[in-house]
Order: sequence, then structure tokens, then C-alpha cells
Amino acid sequence: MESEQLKTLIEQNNLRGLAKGITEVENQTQTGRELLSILTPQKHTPVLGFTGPPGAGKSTLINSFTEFLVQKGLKVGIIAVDPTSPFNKGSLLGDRVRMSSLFLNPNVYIRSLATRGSLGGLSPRTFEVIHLMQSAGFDYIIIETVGVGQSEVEVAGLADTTILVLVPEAGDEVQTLKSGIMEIADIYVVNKADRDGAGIFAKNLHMLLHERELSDWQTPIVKTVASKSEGVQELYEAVCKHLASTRAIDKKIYIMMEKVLAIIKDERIRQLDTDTIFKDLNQNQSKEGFNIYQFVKKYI
Ligand SMILES: Nc1nc2c(ncn2[C@@H]2O[C@H](COP(=O)(O)OP(=O)(O)OP(=O)(O)O)[C@@H](O)[C@H]2O)c(=O)[nH]1
Ligand SMILES: [Mg+2]
Repeated sequence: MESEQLKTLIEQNNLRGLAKGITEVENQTQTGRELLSILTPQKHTPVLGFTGPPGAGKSTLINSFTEFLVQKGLKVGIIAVDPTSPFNKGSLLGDRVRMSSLFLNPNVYIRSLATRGSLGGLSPRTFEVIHLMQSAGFDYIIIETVGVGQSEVEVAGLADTTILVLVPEAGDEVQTLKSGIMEIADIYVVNKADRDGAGIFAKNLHMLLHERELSDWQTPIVKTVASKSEGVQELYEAVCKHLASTRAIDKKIYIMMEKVLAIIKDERIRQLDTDTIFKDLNQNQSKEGFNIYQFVKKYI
């Protein structure tokens, strides 16, 4: 299918067309590249990144949150970063089961993307898939990533609002939360609030945040029981408040800058003749005095 046809379908919110377009983009075809350059999203669809430790309840929460949005008549696109990493074998299947009620809803589109490597980094194609989804008339785009490696920092680089999902069991770990992770969160969720210690955990978190508050955005802490859809309304209110805040508006330009750099990097690499470089490397790498930094200079 030609890129123009795909564009028309995507702009009509045709989910088959969208799926086809995403596949073209994932496979980095010529059609995919053309499609990206002719699609111009009419509005900025907010991107919400849900991250947090394995098993915190991200998929369950996304499920309840999406149901809430759909009941309001909104359309939602979900990107589940497929955890091919050894940490998360099989959880994609679990996600499909947990999000199953949504799979049948015509106002919800769910797509899995492969991770980049064992650290669970986001696929470099994530940006592009978001661009496609932003042209398809969704009201919200939701991304789930497991916060085991770089992905939680990366997701903050492309989400308007980053939601860090924690559980009371994290207990003492609150004290040791890496500062990098503290700073990327725009909203904290204490999920599994039906469990013991949720109140104390949230209180500790509140104290810790209060000490560290860096901007005028007061990072809210929302308690949820995702499996019972409790706290979802509060989460929605926190998201709306954040999206309207100057913190979110200021962040937009940084997100775009990340995108610009990623596109330039991709294009530069694409222009390289990797076969030639490989041959050259093969011939020279064992030579005495070989220096990889000197070697690459002629290709930059
Ligand atoms: N008690 C309780 N259990 C919950 C709650 N939310 C989720 N769970 C359970 O926690 C388990 C993990 O939930 P998931 O939604 O798969 O967690 P996740 O963060 O998406 O997990 P990964 O994607 O594997 O990192 C499941 O068995 C859920 O049913 C909650 O609020 N309370
Ligand atoms: Mg999950």
C-alpha cells in the first residue's frame, strides 16, 4: 500500500491502516519513511508514560484508566513495550490477558513494540509510532515500560506526563529511590493501596518529595487499587492538572528537541554504507596501532 493511501486511512482513524503504517515504520521501509513525512498531526495528543518496577500493576492500572477514559467517550492508543528482556519473559502474554477487555473496544488500539536490548531501553521506533498515533485522532496515547533499566528515563523523554507506579512493598526502598527517577516523575501512584503499609508508604514518599521539590510543580501522590479501578478518577484529575501546568508546557520543546536529534542520528546512520565500513574495519582492526576513534573519523 502506498504512503498516501495509508495516510488517508490513518487520518480516518482506521485501525487496520494504522497497524499497517506502524509495521512499515517498524520495518523501516521507504513507505514508512514517506508516511512519517506526510502525516501532520492536527493537534497535540498527550502522551502519558506509565513506568515502575515489574509487577507494580502498570498494566492493570492502564486497563482501568483506559476504561475510565473510554467511558468518557475518549479514544486511546496504547503502546506496550514488549519486554523481551530476560527480566520479563512471558509478561507480554500476561499484558494481553490483563488488557483483554480493551482489545475488543473499537475506541482502543493496543500495540506492542520490541525493546532495544536487555536493559529494556525503548525501541528507537517508539517516537515514530507516537507520530503515527498522533495523526490517528486519539485523545490520549499511553505507553507502558518496565522501569528496570534505562526505559523509565527514556519514557520521560517522550511522554508529556510521566507516571511512576510504586507499591507499598517497596517500603524502605523509598529512601533509596535514585534521584534520577524521582525527578522524572510528574505524578506518583501508590498502587495496591489495599495492602498494608500503603498509607505509611505514601506519607514517607510525601515527606521525601517535599524535601526534594525542585520546581513549582507539586508532584502529586495518588493512591490506587488498580484491580478494583479505585483512584482512577483522582489519577485522571492529576493528569489533567499536570498537562495544563507550565512544567508540562515547558517540557514540550525538550521532547521535540530529543526527537530532532534522534531523527538526525537515524538519517546520518542510514546514509552510511555499512558494508563498506565493515570491510574496511575487517581489514584494519588487527593492524598494529589500530584506533577505533581514528578509524571512524573518515566516516563522520
Ligand atoms: N492487591 C492488588 N493487586 C494488584 C493491584 N493492581 C494489580 N495487582 C496485581 O498485581 C499483579 C501484577 O500486575 P500487572 O498489572 O501485571 O503489573 P505490571 O506492573 O504491568 O507488571 P510488568 O508489566 O510485568 O512489569 C497482577 O497479579 C495484578 O492482578 C492492586 O491494586 N491491588
Ligand atoms: Mg505490564
